[in-house]
Amino acid sequence: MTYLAKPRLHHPTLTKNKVGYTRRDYEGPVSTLCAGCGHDSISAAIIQACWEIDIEPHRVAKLSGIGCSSKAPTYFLGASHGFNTVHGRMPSVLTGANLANRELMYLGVSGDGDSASIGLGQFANAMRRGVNMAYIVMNNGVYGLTKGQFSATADRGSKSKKGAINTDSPVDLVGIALQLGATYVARSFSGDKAQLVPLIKGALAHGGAAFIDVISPCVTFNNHAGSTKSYEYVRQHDEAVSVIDFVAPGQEITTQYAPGELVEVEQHDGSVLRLRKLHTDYDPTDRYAAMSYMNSHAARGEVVTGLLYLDPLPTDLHTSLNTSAQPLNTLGVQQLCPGASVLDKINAALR
Ligand SMILES: Cc1ncc(C[n+]2csc(CCOP(=O)(O)OP(=O)(O)O)c2C)c(N)n1
Ligand code: SF4
Ligand SMILES: [Mg+2]
Repeated sequence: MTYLAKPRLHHPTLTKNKVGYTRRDYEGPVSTLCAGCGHDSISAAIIQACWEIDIEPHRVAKLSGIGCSSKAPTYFLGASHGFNTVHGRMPSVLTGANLANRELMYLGVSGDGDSASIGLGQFANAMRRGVNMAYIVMNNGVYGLTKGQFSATADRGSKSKKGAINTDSPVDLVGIALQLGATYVARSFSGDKAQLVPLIKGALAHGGAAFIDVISPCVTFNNHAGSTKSYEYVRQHDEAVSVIDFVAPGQEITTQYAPGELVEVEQHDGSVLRLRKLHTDYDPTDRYAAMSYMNSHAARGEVVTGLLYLDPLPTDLHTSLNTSAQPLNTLGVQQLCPGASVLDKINAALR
């Protein structure tokens, strides 16, 4: 019933968050994706996360590429800034927008084709540069929009809907993000909202390059026996490293965990990520241990999920480039053309 518009009126008793918005204010129009598509569950998790952490919708810029996944931002945060870019080019457009205005929160949404096939170079360079953003890949192992060809994240040996076997090695976006210096790296599953919502909240509050790879089954082209991105396969092979809880700055910490099982990490904005360890040997602050843990479990066909790596005090591209703290479109003539003496000084510094 996607032709039916959502009613604009809200029920007066809907609960409002601290900045005065109801959950409905974070929604978009009715989704046109296939019923049961994992991408819609991720959209719902983004809506929930943004409402719960009291983000004003107009302070968010959502950018995407091309694909069913890249269409998804239409269906959430209808009052935010949005830019649907060219296939695989979201990271460079996001980087440019981010450098021009650091006052917005940047949410990059992409697909496995968009980020691991055509956009792999763009993805890698955004991670390497430490762009301050939450980058979410809705990973279904296929090009859903163009009718189910294997994407670069499809596992070797996995079977297409028509029975073809994939003979190529997969690109592991989590492994690349870890290797190239992303400071917040997670993997989740569209069917696990309890895990995904706090991961998105933590990524939005992070202040550096935050990446979440979300396995998001394509019910139309990649949800059959023999696929490693189906609901059934992920449910059977999901290995969570921890149970995560996001505590906003100033909020009382009430949950109790047994000593030795809990890691608390405070981020730069004062928010706290509480990780109840399921695997007591797992250290989420050790990048190299995380890589080796991921690789050994992937070799056994397991899908490791949760917050895999976190640097609580990241630096970002603005710090590296010493950019203007003020959005460029608010600079006046005096700041943009400070005169010949300033230009002479710059030229002298380059001699
Ligand atoms: C430059 C360019 N090349 C190819 C295409 C065709 N195309 C559109 S979407 C897509 C793949 C989308 O796959 P993915 O990013 O995984 O998104 P999904 O639909 O699976 O969510 C391709 C190849 C295009 N639109 N532009
Ligand atoms: S084709 Fe697949 S990815 Fe695209 S909307 Fe349908 S289920 Fe989702
Ligand atoms: Mg895809």
